[in-house]
Amino acid sequence: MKHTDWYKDAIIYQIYPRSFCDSNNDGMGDIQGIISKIDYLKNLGINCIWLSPVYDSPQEDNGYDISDYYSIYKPFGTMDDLKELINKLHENGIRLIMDLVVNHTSSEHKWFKEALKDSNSKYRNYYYFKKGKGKNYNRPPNNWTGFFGGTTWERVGNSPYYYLHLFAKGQPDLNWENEEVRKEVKNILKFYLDMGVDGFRCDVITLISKKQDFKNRAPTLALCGKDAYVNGPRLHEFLHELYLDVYSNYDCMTVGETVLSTLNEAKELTIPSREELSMVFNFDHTNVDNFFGVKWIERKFNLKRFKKIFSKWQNGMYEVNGWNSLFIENHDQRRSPGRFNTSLDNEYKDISSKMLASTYFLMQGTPFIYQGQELGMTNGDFKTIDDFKDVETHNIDKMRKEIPILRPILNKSLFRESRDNARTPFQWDDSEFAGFSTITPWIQVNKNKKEINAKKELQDENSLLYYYQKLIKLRKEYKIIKTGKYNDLLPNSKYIFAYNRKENNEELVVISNFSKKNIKCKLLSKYKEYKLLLSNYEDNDNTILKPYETRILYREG
Ligand code: ISL
Repeated sequence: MKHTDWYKDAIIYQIYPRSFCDSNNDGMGDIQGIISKIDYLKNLGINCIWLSPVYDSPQEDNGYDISDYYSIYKPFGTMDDLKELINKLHENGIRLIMDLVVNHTSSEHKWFKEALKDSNSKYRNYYYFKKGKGKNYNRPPNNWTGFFGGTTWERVGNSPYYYLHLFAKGQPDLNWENEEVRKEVKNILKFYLDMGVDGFRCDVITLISKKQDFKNRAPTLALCGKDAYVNGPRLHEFLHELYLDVYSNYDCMTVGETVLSTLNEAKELTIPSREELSMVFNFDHTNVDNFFGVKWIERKFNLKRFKKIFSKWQNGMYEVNGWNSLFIENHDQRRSPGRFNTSLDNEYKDISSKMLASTYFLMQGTPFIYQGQELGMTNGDFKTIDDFKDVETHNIDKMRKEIPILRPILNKSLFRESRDNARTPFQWDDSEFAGFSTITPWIQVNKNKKEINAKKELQDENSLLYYYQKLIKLRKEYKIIKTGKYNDLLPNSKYIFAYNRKENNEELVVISNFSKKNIKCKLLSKYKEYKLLLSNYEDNDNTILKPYETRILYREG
C-alpha cells in the first residue's frame, strides 16, 4: 500500500462521542448517533473525522483511560457499530481517525490488574512500579507532579511500591522501554487499520519515553519533572519503530498531540524523511492567554504575541517541509467565543467568530473543527462545582481547598477553564435537551440552545455554520492554501491580523480586525484590485475595517 499525504487535503471534524448525539436516549451520545448525522457532516464539507475514544473504559477521564483496546464502551455501542460507521463514512468520502491513547491505560485494564495482583507477573514490567522513600516508604519515589495536579505516584496499598501516573490515578503510565508493550501497541494499531481506520490522533505522544533515572527534579510552579518525561530520550526511536513496523504498510496518517514540545522538537517529529508522525498539534497559541503554559493563571490576550506564535510555527514548519495542524478548540479547551479577543455580545458574536475562523483556517496545515465550534457554541453555564463531571476540574478543586495560596488564582479560573465547558451536549435544536437526547443528558445542556443550534443555523444563509462551509470550499478550490508561503503583513499592528499566502505570482490575503473599533488599514487600498472571496460584512470600504471585519482576497498568478 502506498503511503500518501492525503492528510494535507483533509478538513477534520473532531467528535467527542459522549456529547454529540444520543440515538438510544440514555443521556449519552453514541456511535449510532454519529451515523445518524453523517448527512450533516457531509453538508458541512469536512472529509475526515477524529473520533475521541470509544474503547471500553471505566470513564474516569471520559475514555482517555482504556480498559480494553479491543472492545467498545457499551453505552457507545459495539464493534459492529464502529465498522458500520467506518463503512458509511467511507461511502460518503469521509475518512476516520481514532484516538490512540497508549501513554497510559486504565487501572482497570487487565494488564494493570495482573500487575497489581502478582508482583512477579510479566505485566509488572508493563508499568512503572518504584519503591517509595522514607520511613515505611511513606513518601513517593520522587517529587514529580502531573497534569491534573499533585504527585504522579500512587501507593499500592501498604506495600513499599508506588506506580507512576502522569494523569489521573486511574491512568497508570505504560513502560515503553519494555518491548512487549511496544508489540501490544503495534497489534492495536494493526487491528484498527485492518478494520479500515485511516489513522490516529496520538494522545500525549510526547510523554511515552521517560528518563530512566527517576530522580527528583528542581521544584517548579507547573509540572515538576517534565524534563524527565516530555520528549524523552527514546521518543523518536519509538515513533520511527511504529512507522516502520505498522504505518508504512497502510495509507494512514498520524497526528501527535505534542504537549509541551518546542518548535524544534516538533519539526523533528514531522519532517517526512524522519518517518515519525504526519503532523503535530502544538499549543503555543492556546497558551497565549496564560502564563507558563498553565491555563489557571490568566494573562491578557495580546494580538502581537498571538501573531508572532503563528509566524514562528508557520514559517518553521514550511522551511523543513513539516506539517502543522490548525485548531482553536478541542475537548480540553474552553470554547472560543469570547476568547482571543472575540466578542460574546449579541451584535458581534457571530461576526467575530467568523473573523477568527477565517484567520486560523487559511494558514498552512490541516484545519480541525471541534464539534459545535461551527455553531459558535459557548462555555457551559455551570453554577456549582457539582455541575462539573471532569476529573481534572475536581482534582484542581481539591487543590484549591487544600492549598490556601492557590485559592485566589483558582477561584478566578476554575469555572472559566474547566474542560467541561467544551463538553456540553451538541445543540441540534431548541428543544428541552437540544435535540441531543430525549432525557436528561450526562452533563447539562447549555441554556442558549434557543439562540445557538444547528437547526436554526441551517435555515440562515448568513450563519456561522455556512461560513465554515464556505471556508471549507475555499480550501478545496484554492491550492495555494495548501502550499503557499505564509507571511505576516502587519506584525506590529495591535488590532489587525493580516497575512498572505504566496506562490509564484499567485497570492491569497487574509485581513482581520481583532477589535471592536473601526480601524484604518492601508492594506485595503493596496489590495483593492484583488478579488474578494469572502467577508463577514456585505459592504466593504477601501480604507476602514469595521468591527471584527475579515476579508479574504485573492489574485491569480
Ligand atoms: O487539558 C489539559 C490540562 O488542562 C491538557 O494539559 C491535557 O491534559 C493535555 O493536553 C493532554 O490531553 C490529552 O490526554 C489526557 C486527556 O485527559 C485529554 O483529554 C487528552 O486530550 C490524558 O489522556
